[in-house]
Amino acid sequence: MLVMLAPSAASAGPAGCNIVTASAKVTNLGTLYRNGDDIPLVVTYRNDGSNTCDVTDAKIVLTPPDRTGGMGQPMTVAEHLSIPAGTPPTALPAVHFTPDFNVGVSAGDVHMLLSGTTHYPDHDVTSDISSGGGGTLKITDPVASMDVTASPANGPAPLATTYTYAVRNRTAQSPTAVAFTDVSVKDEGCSPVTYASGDDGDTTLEGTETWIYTCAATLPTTGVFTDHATVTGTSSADGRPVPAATGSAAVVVLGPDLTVAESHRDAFLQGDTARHYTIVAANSGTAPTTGTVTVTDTLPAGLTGTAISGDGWTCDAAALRCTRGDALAPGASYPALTLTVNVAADAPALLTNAAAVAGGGETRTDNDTATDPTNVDPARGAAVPARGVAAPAPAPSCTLRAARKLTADHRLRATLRCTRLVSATLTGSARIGKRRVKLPRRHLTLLARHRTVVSIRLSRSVVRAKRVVYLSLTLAAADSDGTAARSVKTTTKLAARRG
Ligand SMILES: [Ca+2]
Ligand SMILES: [Ca+2]
Repeated sequence: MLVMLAPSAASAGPAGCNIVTASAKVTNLGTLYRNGDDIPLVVTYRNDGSNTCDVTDAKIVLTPPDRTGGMGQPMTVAEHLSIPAGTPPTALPAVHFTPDFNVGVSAGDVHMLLSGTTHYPDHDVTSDISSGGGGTLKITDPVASMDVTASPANGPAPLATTYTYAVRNRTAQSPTAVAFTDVSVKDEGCSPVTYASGDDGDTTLEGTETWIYTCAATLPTTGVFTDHATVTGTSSADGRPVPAATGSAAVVVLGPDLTVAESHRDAFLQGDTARHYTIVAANSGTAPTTGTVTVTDTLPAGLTGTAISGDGWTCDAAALRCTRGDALAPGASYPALTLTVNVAADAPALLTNAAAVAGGGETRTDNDTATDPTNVDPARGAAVPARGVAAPAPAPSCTLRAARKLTADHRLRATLRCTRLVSATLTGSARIGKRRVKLPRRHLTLLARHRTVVSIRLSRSVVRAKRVVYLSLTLAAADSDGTAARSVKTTTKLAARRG
């Protein structure tokens, strides 16, 4: 205890006072609290005993319990307080405290200390005046638990299973026994949940009991299913709800489960032909497929299907549908299907192709479709709307075809057709028998952006000498910047006219 003596000249207590009776206490600790409660602690002080002296510069410090129930951090409730003789019980503004006791700790003392300067008639004393008065803060910590099991926990679809819920009251039963009333179990994956056994007949869940509830469910589709159950109740200790306890059990429903994926690697341009999609059907389930599996593609407006095929599949190109009957192991995929399409000249900039899978004995059908968003670029040479960095243009593709007969004036006509050719530099050569002939530039006429007609006149001697001419024609076409060249070659057997 800190005691300081001071000269009495500062002030003097009431005549005849010879004692100090000032005190402080917490007035609202009678309630049973819980960890986490916001408790407004109300401190009341007084100094109204017989013959008491004035107190000035008083300080009131409250020390709540820590997690172990021992002394925690002091809180100063008031300072520089005057408590003259005759002061009746006077409440200070509440100070807030939230208990956070360790598991198993149910009470802790609140310590109070009032100090100040007492003014006796002939001298002052500065000291601790009163301690204690804090009382004991008590909590109740109701704990429920629930274990959930499913039986059977796995099997083929549809699977009938029964969930069992074991509910217990795990509240520390000392110093006071705590029971639960209004116990209720709910399961978001199963209804109704029904009480089965465990109570001694008083409809309250004591610490010694285990209550059993059950619920029957039929799981129709394959997959892993986890129910989520919750138990609630009311604590007899304080009439407040018991913190909800949860539990769950996983059930594996076995069976095949077909899924499908669709993708494309080709670039798509308006007016393109022979663009490709890849469709892969897989078994994402837990058992082999049984029976026929069907894959169907649904094209958006702007695409026209021309072919669909894949190893082991039987396909209907008109319907864009393929089937097969061999079993597919879980985790495995069938050989990919290749779908060939043409792109309309007015196809929109974004198309979405879709594929679906069905059959195979599966029960889960919410994952049977796949979509493949596809960007369609304008045809080369068309006005391209600006949209940031341009992607590299695909290389041109060319075919070369020669007529099977010479014209009356011994000319051969051959046609070169190219796609994605912006402008071309053409070079070419012909081989007639063993003789190589460089094609004069005038024979290489770019008639249109994508079509060239090559005209070669054979000499009269060649025609006279041979009834049949094997003519090999090679043409190289390059974009104007020379970076994307294609060389094509054709060999034509010509029946030359004599004359
Ligand atoms: Ca009972
Ligand atoms: Ca499926």
